[in-house]
Amino acid sequence: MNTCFLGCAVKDYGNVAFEDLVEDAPVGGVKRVRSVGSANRRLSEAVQAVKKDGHTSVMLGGDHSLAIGSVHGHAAAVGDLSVVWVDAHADINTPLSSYTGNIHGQPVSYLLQELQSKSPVDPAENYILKLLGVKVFSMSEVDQLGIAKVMEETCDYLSAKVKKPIHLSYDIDAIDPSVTPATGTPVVGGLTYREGVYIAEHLGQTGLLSAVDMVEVNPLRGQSDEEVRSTVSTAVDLLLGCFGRLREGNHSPDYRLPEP
Ligand code: 4U7
Ligand code: MN
Ligand code: MN
Ligand code: MN
Repeated sequence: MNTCFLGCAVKDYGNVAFEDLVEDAPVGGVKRVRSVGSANRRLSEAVQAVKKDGHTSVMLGGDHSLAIGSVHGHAAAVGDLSVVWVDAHADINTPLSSYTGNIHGQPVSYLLQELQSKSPVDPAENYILKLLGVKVFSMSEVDQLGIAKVMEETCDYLSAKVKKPIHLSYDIDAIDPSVTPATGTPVVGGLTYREGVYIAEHLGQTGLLSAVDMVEVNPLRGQSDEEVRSTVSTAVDLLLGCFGRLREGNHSPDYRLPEP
């Protein structure tokens, strides 16, 4: 166990060893079903072990299909959860509505009980979100309301009934690709660095953050060392924001100027 400069105790549970399945033909257009299924089973067990030890889980991906096992393991260990999904995409395609067959575009659909019997629903993710009444803030709402209001409304919504542990699933592609270009599916017009950090800080300050996924950071997609550095250091800053780093500095209230 190490202690970081914020005073958090940090334990590295190591890499999850994934099976490399050579025989993994697409199932109805969905790619790598067996490999992703097996990886998520192992990841779920790993997250359950972290939660049973009483820690906040931090999962570094990997693509966003890993949220299936991360949220599953978190819920298996602690019960009812609030999930906050920060992303340029909705990731709520079902196996039948997906036109790419990529599971990282589908994890939310596997996590929702309502979709287990309604597959297929509709090709449009927007339709599914409306059908289920998922609380969504689009980028135009971020522009209209400002990120502070969006986060205030998010937290009011989450704590309207009972305060549940929060699972934050943070896709680095939610941040504008001018800041975090080293990712698989960049979308222009994303969050600024400051908006992204504000989301992390605000959720961290609720005291309810119980698991964080930081996913879709892919150094192989960077066009230069600078693109990789900017993406990775932003991911680190988002995680530090979750765990109490203040941009104004974490100063001790006991600080006194040195006497001359
Ligand atoms: B990510 C997409 F079609 N919706 O389903 C899909 F546009 O985890 C993209 O958010 C998914 O990065 C992006 O393949 C998945 C596509
Ligand atoms: Mn995603
Ligand atoms: Mn995305
Ligand atoms: Mn992506």
